[in-house]
Amino acid sequence: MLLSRDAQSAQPVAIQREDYAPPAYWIDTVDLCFDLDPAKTRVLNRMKMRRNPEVAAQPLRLDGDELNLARVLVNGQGAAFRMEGSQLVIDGLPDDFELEIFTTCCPAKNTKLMGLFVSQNTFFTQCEAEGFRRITYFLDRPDVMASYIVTLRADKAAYPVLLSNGNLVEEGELPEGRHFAKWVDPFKKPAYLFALVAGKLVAREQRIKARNGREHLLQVYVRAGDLDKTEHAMNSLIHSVLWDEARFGLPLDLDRFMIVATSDFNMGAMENKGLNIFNTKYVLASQATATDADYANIESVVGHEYFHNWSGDRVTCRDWFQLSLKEGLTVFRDQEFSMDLCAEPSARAVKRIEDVRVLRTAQFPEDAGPMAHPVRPDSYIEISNFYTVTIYEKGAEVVRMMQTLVGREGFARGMTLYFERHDGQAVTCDDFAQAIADANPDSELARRLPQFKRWYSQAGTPRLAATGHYDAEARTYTLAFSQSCPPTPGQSVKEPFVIPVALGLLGADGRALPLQLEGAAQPAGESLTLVLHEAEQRFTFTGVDEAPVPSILRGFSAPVVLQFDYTREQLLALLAHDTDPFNRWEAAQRLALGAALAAIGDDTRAPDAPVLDEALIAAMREVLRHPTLDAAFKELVLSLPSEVYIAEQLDVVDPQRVHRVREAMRTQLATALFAEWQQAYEDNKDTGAYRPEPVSAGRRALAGMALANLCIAARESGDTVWPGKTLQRFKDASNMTDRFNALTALVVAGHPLAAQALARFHAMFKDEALVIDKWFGLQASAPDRDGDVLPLVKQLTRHADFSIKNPNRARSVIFSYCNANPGAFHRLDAAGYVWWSDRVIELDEINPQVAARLARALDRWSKLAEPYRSAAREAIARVAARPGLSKDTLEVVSRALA
Ligand code: 0A1
Ligand code: ZN
Repeated sequence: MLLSRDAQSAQPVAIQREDYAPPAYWIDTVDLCFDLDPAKTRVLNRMKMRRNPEVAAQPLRLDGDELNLARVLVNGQGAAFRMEGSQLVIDGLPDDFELEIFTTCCPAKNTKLMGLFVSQNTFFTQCEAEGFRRITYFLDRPDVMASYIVTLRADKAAYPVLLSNGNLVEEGELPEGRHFAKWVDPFKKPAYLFALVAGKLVAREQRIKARNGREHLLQVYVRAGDLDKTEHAMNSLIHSVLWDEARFGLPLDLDRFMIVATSDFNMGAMENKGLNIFNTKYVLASQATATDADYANIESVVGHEYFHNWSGDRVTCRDWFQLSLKEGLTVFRDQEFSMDLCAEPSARAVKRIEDVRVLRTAQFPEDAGPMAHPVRPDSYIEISNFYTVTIYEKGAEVVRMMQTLVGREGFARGMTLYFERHDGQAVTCDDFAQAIADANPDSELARRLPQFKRWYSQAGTPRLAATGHYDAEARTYTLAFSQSCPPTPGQSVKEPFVIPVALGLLGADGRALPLQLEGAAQPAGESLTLVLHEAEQRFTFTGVDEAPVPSILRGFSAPVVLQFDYTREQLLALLAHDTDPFNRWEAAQRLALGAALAAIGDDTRAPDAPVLDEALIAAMREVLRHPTLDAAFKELVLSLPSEVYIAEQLDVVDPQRVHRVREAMRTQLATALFAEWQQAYEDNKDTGAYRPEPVSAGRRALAGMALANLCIAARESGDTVWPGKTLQRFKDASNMTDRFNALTALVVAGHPLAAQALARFHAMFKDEALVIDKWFGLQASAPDRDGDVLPLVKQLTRHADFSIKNPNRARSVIFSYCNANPGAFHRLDAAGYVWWSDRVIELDEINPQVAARLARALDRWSKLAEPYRSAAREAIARVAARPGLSKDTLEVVSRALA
């Protein structure tokens, strides 16, 4: 078993949450001096340290990784030290002392992109979670918070801009064309929030006055040619500052707040105090190069990182098991931010549906697979592997349920108490939940806090089975609920969760029925929230004049799988009438999913037999034609459940069968609604001067969907008009959304015109890395026809623009194929799996974090039907057997095989 705790063996050791102990030493101040050189950067680290009197005396153990150690001084004197593995150990230290450590490292060779690295002749750092130890020896753990003074020295011509956290207090010239800058961070911070940047950069600047009157300088740093693509990021930052003050009373606490973009980055962005470092993908946008989705992502990632300034930086995590304390909360905050920025209520609902879709297509499978872990994990081998959709998205759902249980105002009060209590501290998920409950002592959350916290400790997606019974004589309707949660690795038995269930009842004509819960003093209006906490519970509504259609789990009020035996008529009624947009959308998803599952399960089905019945097609037609529903919502309703989501509902998955059935559904919708697609296209194709906001973005999305369907229908009918029009739209488009949608329509339909459009697209945007990523990604995720995608993907990796070392590019080709193209990846000849294992192994030597993410593409192998299952297992075993594998990848593949 790889989760051995044997420190002597070569096997990686699992870190246990229960083993947490406070640090034996504190670091009060850190004075860092960098002589930046790509080949050999010198780092002088002077720390004022003291023993933690609350912990038994023990040697000092500092973390290090790939450092060259030159000198260690204690109070100015050479000191005896020893190395234990990668740790530097010093015995016999006094209670207070100054420790000086001089090391060098090689940023130019840092392909892991952790610690100090070079990207396009610019120095960047990435320290979360454990990258600071690649810069200097340190107590690299989040509960050690210190004050930082940082001096950067570098060649002035090559690195004119020198940035670090906090305030610039001094800068000047040095001999031999060098210069320096000295930065002081006014706030204590853990090492993972340290950052520096040095290079040739330019900044968009904006001075703003916050609501409280304080003035701030906001800066977005990019390479010289990219300045014209920073307006949206800057606007998003300004909105973020204003929103956090307005919604939660949390002001910007720095004079200067900087964002810097780099094209080489393992993740989306990083919240280093006052110096956020971003993947260019989440900063740069112009209407010519970025889609509506890119604009929306930039807004939420800029918001996310900014909101970390409080939820993460001012109050941080005690240990990495508490990661969701900052990430779940901050995702919740960025989701709320994006919703609050929507002018229309319908756009809020669209955002909620999109967020739930991510949760269900990515987090639910994770929670059912070998990497399933609680929102607060109990153990890990490599913490980088736990930056997961569970920690982030499910963590956000847990915070959202707290808000549901205490109300919006109560939640804001809880946030205020949390920041009052814990400002400047490194705390736990328990501390957060306690603060929200304490600020709302009369709430259901406070009443059931220990049980509610099972959401932090128990992994797996709860199943909530419900049945309804209408008693016409008594005029009552009874809903009986029973909850359960499947076993997950290391957790075979689960206790009941606290589950808030928002619901309403609809009459036959679609009217909302009044809700009078038996035993409740007053009727509840059209919607109410039941709080389930037992394995089985029933609720009776009185005064119900007709058999109702229940609309259960409105707004997706809890991250559970709701099992209710809806009839098709009930679902059609919900789709037509529910006032809750989430459940209205959900009804369509259930209908389409039901049709897909029936077709997949039908062994006698002819390959081109229809999947969707007339009633469902008519309902979809109704939605598409609807005079008042907005376009974004229509687009979501008309989107079929993904292959991944369909596969999750099956015990045994034949990916080719799933693929064929979904393609058949798509073709059916395209042809059956041909006239409506034409109309939808005509109605929505012109959105006027480009503005990246939800309403016109929704219209562009629907026009794009219409075009894709028209091209698919044309493929079936042999029509050449729509593909021709699509090519023309591709050529004439005035924004990337319309252009890329047209290109996608041709590629998805497999039309011969796609080739020339792709060639033209590449030529137009050859100098725009983020657009070239789209070009690669579209081809690698295109629907497979006779196994043609894998050879194409192999060819793409030989393209002059491909580099596996650049994470965005690697993702655009390799991940798009392995993760986002199941129909092409799962091949009968297993060639997709073999190629995957080669790429995991290749990437592992370059960048273990990215490799370990790719390694998860086969997480769900055990659900596959033969021969896929055995072939997938063999490919995973092949990776696992590779000598010298990083602990990142080893942890993932060992769990998969366990
Ligand atoms: N805290 C960041 C995510 C992040 C985590 C690890 C990284 O290392 C490569 C980078 C970024 C966030 O939530 O935005
Ligand atoms: Zn975050």
